[in-house]
Amino acid sequence: MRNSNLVKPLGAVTSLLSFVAMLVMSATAMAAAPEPWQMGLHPPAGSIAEQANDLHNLLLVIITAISVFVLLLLVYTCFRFRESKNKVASKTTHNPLIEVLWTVIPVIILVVIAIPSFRLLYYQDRTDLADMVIKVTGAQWYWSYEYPDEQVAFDSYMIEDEDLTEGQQRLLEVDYPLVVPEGTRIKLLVEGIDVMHSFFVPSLAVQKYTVVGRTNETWIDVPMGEATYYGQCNQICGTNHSYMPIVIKAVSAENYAAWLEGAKEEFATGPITPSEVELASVE
Ligand SMILES: [Cu+2]
Repeated sequence: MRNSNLVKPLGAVTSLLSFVAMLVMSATAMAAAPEPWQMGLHPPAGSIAEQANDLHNLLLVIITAISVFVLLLLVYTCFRFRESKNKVASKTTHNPLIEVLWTVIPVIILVVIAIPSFRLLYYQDRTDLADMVIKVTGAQWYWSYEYPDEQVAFDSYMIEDEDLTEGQQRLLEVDYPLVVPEGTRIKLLVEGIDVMHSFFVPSLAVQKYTVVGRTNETWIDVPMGEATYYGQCNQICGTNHSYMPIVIKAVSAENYAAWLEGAKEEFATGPITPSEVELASVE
């Protein structure tokens, strides 16, 4: 009787907590941006970020267990072998059993870490199932986005402090965000135009260096649901390095079509010229 009385309020508290957590998660999923005093990672969006988050959680458990074990061992050793109780120190130098254990156990731990780690590494490296391609170019100090199949390209600059409107985030908003349809796999071709930059959007778990004269490839798995994902260049690329944020806006298929229609008028690049095709085929 006493137990069931206890369980009821506990159950209510747990469901209240999970409801609050759900609200927080849904609020942050709408705009995946860093927050003051944030402790954890951004809420993961899409299959890559979910796997990266799972790996992070696994590693957190392993490193915490190792740290606690080493700490306890140290405390025990300090206490057990303190000078007052050990006037004559032990001369032991070898213990085959312990030596085998402290070699084999770390190997097993590393294998346990390596399996999901390599799986994720190869998964996020590239995809053959991309729905569309976007070319991302890093420049001092802005980003250029090109939709080769739509013949659309534009630059994306940070909005200065004095031009921010109500609710906009300082150092994170841009004039023209990268607009993508929700629920798509997008292949990103990433390149630098002057120095090395890095295309980094934590909530989508994408980070790729943009190197001059070399096209790197990666992909993002944009989940369903309209959301805004914020990122920044995270390669120290020059004096205005911190002023080249990335904004990816995931919108519904209809909104994307409407945006594309406008973009085709405003940012039309025209068809690719034959010389560019030749260059591309040489690569
Ligand atoms: Cu940069």
